[in-house]
Amino acid sequence: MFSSNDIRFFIEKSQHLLILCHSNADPDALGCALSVKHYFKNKDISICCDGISKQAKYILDSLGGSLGELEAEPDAILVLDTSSPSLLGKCMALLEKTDNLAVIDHHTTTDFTPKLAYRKCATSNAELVWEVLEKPNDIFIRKALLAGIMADTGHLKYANRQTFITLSEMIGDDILFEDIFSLFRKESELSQRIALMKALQRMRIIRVKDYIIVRTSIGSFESFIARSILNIGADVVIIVNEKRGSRIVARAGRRVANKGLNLATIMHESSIINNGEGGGHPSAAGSKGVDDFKKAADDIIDAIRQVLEGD
Ligand SMILES: [Mn+2]
Repeated sequence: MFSSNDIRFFIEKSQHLLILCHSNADPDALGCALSVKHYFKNKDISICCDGISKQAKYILDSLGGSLGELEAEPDAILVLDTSSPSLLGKCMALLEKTDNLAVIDHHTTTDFTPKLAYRKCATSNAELVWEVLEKPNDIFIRKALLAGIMADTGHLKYANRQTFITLSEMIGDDILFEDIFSLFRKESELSQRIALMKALQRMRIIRVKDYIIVRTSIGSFESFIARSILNIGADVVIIVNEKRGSRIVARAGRRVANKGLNLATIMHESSIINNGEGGGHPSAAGSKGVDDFKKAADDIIDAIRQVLEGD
């Protein structure tokens, strides 16, 4: 087991550090990456991710950060908020550059075998980076990490006691909490609302006892759509991305989470059987690269059904 200090020393020792985040980087991943880069301002650091989510892009612009470019080949790689190499997308190839690798990750499962890892269950990766950087006073870093926490906790809906302890440390006397909300776009765009309507049209409803499992497919905005379907009363939502057919997203509501349904384990196991990779959190998980996404989705629903039937 490594400590947050070990990771900080690892970063300090590096001359040219490459930071990698999962593809379609979200505010948590990006907030963490920007914070590390900003903290070690005088170091040659660059951030690489295979795409960046709209929300994260908006936060990047609001904060005025940049991803940067390395002046030389990296002598160390730091992977943030990513539980498996394949989730790095196109950036996975960059892992070849050096085996001097460290990971900071808050996911339940991991497929990385790095030299160093700081792993801990927390509501966001931002909370781990906050410890690694020794709770810096810098306002840019605190805002970037607060954005990460807000995003990963569904605007604090899934926050726990520890999240609030960390939040109260980060907010200080100089940040208005409402300013953090304004880092997030409120109105959903037309394209997002149309995607939601399509996903609702394609819904298949599976009832297990008094639980409702919903299965649907869509080509984008899976997290937003999953959240919306949970909000209107589903207990579990499984979304297959029809454009990138092998991506599956699963989300569960409070009722089934309390019953002990663990989507991270289910997605991990079903993706192994179907030659893909998967994992995540107990109530929010995903998988990628399965041979046959229809069969994989069937397997996932069967596994969920077994848990919900068995009491
Ligand atoms: Mn995260």
